Amino acid sequence: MTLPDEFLWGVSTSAFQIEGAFTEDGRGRSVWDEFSPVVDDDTAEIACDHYHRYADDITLMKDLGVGAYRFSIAWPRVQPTGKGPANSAGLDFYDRLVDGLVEAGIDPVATLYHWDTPQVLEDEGGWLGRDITGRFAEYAALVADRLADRVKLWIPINEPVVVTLSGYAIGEHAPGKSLLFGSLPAAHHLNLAHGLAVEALRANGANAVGTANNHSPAWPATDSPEDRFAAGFYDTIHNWLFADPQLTGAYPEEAAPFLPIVDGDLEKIAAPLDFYGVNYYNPTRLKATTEGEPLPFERIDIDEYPKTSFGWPVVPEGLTEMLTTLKDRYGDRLPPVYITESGCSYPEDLADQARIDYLDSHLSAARAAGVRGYFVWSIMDNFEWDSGYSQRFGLVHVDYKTQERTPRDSYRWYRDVIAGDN
Ligand code: GBH
Repeated sequence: MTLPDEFLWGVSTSAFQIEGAFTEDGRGRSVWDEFSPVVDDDTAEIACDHYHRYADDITLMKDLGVGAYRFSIAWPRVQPTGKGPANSAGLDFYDRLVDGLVEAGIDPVATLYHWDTPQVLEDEGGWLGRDITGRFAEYAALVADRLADRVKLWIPINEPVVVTLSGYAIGEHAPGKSLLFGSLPAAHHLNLAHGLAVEALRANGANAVGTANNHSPAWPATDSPEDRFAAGFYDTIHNWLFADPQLTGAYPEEAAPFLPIVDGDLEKIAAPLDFYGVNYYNPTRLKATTEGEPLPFERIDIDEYPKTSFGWPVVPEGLTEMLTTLKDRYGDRLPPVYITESGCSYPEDLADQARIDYLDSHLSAARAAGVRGYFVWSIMDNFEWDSGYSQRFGLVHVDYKTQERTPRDSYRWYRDVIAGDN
């Protein structure tokens, strides 16, 4: 394997959030296609129409000067029902995208799963069942077979913690299940699918394989033992339930009894990684709940920092803290780190000094901690899951009526930072 030598300047997106073209070239349905608790009845049916405009979007990235583009592949395009032979028309799209990137001098960084589970597999139990893990490995092999000669970095699964918590524990995301502790089998199956996909990718010629795990420092609301317990509990679930088995082959002790582990699983989950991808947005403050409440923690606002449009606190020191904690916890077992997502939502304006400040401070924190690259979320405004089009994360503004793209001040700022580094 080879990681690029130079600091990797990148931008990130995901398939469902930008592509549109729900029915084109044989795409199957995904769990997000019909998920209802989305604001304003927004749907991603067109989104940024990237499926048709990818060439223009590559030009935007080329002019920005990034060395890498992190995108995701839609499983329902490659296997419309989540199983069986590849739908070659679906793979053709990614083939064209990857060729266009290579031609523009941009390293393709491919995520295999950014939350768009084929609906057929969800109907059969989704991540709660074990069957999907083998399916995922087959899908990984099909994609690698087609793209491994050009993709530089591979990421099997984006933020498994968000799938588990938002999708299966509290139901804010598709598939909208509110199973609380009953969601934990999904965590184990996501881990197993990650490990099996690492192996399948390598067996099919992948260059370098890593992660994109969400991390958030867990801050207790007060020093009381109750609040510290709540924060510790959240820390275990949010930060260590995926990283620990992936990097050390062992689950946090408290979690293991809830997980449907079969002999041999942990060895597979701990398949060696070439890099460790961290998605960071903000820290989380936790307080204890009273007995009888469904969860042993409650997330509360962090008010002493500025906030993004989403209300998320802007805390670059949180990124420093997180990267330090990862180094302390894993030592030599921590592979080289990339920040695979970092960004913020602000109002529609093209003059977005707040975004520049956010990115500048987080980039400095990341570089000071010795990371190997930084991917801004996102190159352009896109479909923000349960918040629809109401949150704009882009360096580039998108007019959803005309699909016109207009670079913001932050785009020009990032371009100059990259140019100044080369
Ligand atoms: C990522 O997830 C996703 O990978 C990406 O698709 C998405 O568009 C992007 O971030 C922006 O949302 O309520 O203050 O406690 C982000 C995961 C989990 C980060 C919830 C913020 C809540 C903040 N998010 N977390 S707070």
